[in-house]
Amino acid sequence: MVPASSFREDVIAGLSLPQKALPPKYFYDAAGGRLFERICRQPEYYPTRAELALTRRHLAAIARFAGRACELVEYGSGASLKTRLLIRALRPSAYVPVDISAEALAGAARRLAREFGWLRIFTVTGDFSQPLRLPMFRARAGRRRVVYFPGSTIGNLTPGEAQAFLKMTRGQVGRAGAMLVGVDLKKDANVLHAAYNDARGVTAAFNLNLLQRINRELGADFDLRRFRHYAFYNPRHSRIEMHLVSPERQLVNVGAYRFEFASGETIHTENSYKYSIEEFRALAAEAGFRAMKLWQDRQGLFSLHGLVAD
Ligand code: AVI
Repeated sequence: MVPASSFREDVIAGLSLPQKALPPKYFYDAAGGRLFERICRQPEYYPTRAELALTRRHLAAIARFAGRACELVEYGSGASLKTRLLIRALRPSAYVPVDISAEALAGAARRLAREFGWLRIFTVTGDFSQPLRLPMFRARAGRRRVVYFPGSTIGNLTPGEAQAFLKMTRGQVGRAGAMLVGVDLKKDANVLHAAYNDARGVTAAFNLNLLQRINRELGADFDLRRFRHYAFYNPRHSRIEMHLVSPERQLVNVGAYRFEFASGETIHTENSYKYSIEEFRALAAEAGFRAMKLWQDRQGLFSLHGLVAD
């Protein structure tokens, strides 16, 4: 669980901004995690299926890229099918999942230990949007550290934050290291719009769950019936923006703080940046990575970049 004090501080600070905003990392309480898994199964939400298909199709080449007995670091709890596919194909010497939720990490590590009895697992609890230290790794006998960052989670960072994150990763992998990163691609705005406005309303429930979490954990009184999910593609910034709109004027209390919402005012809850291959490569190059491999589907939905330290 995220320490309550930082959650409270972030919420108060975010709701005090002229454009109210909340950090997307707080979507993922237990209910939010389950809703996100449901999003990934919605027919309109293509990234999960596209990335899984790419990983399956190119598994042997991905394993060659990672190299023999690498140390595999994953940003994310490592609960996914993609992770298990990779572990089976790569046979890493160690697996290091890094996640903000200690519970999610412990659960995933237990399941992986059952499935892969031979695998050494070292969990690291931490927020990858902040500088983070990993356990020491000594690259020897041609083995390298490979950071795996799937799911286009990098798209939830601003390009500036993404670059800082890539720089931190470059420092962590060392001179011989590498990175495998899943990046969602720019495409028809209608396809993007549908992916973040699924017909069953699962993304809407995911977005609104953030208010529910604030009510539960911080004693706030958001009335969920008086907020609406709103997601659209902003072409100027090449990003999907998710907001929660207040259709009417209202007051909300969060502990001792009171916030006023004008009619139509929004809380900006998430950005999901979309890149072209060249744009992402330029970002990686600035951070000290050279593009070595690229896997993408024919429809140009999703990309998986194999980067090496430059
Ligand atoms: C986790 N992340 C890459 C998802 C995305 O597509 O930006 C989160 C998400 N938000 C709404 N739907 C999915």
